[in-house]
Amino acid sequence: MALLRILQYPDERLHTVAAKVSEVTDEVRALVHNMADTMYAAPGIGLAATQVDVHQCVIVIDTSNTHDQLLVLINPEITASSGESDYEEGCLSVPGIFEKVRRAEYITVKALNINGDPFVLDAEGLLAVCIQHEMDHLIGKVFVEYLSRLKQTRLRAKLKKQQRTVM
Ligand code: K1U
Ligand code: ZN
Repeated sequence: MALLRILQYPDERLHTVAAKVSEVTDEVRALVHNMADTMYAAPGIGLAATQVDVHQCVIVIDTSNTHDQLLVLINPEITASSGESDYEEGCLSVPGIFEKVRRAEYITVKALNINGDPFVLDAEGLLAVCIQHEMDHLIGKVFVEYLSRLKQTRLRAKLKKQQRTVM
């Protein structure tokens, strides 16, 4: 089991746009396994490769209570979306901060699985929220960037204070 270091906001590397995976190789599969170990250990319900400083379109998610329903999305693309939902989101790169974000309620996503085979998934509820949150990481966007300027300024001050007390 290999645990990867998760970048902490406001690390500039979280704003990197990930490249598409050209082929699902053993190296990509090793990354997926290490990302899953890191997500379960954190603990979290999702993780994007961007968060572990690997800038490729790879996501792992497990929103089950049993932690045995790993979903791997490589090169994900949302092909349809509808509705709106507000959900209080968290992020392993922004510890201790939970804020409501408005996103699509229903999405259809196409992606490659760990074998490099394409699949299509209809998602709603927490799974749809989590997929959209993780896909934002792949384009260099962190959920706090949906908040007002004032809230973002307050949050940066809070995080600085938190980081000072940890050091
Ligand atoms: O950092 C991340 O991208 C992972 C993030 C995913 C997420 C959570 C909530 C809404 C949208 C996206 C997390 O996993 S934060 C931790 C968390 O939510 C959680 C941790 C343990 C048990 C249950 C939830
Ligand atoms: Zn996140």
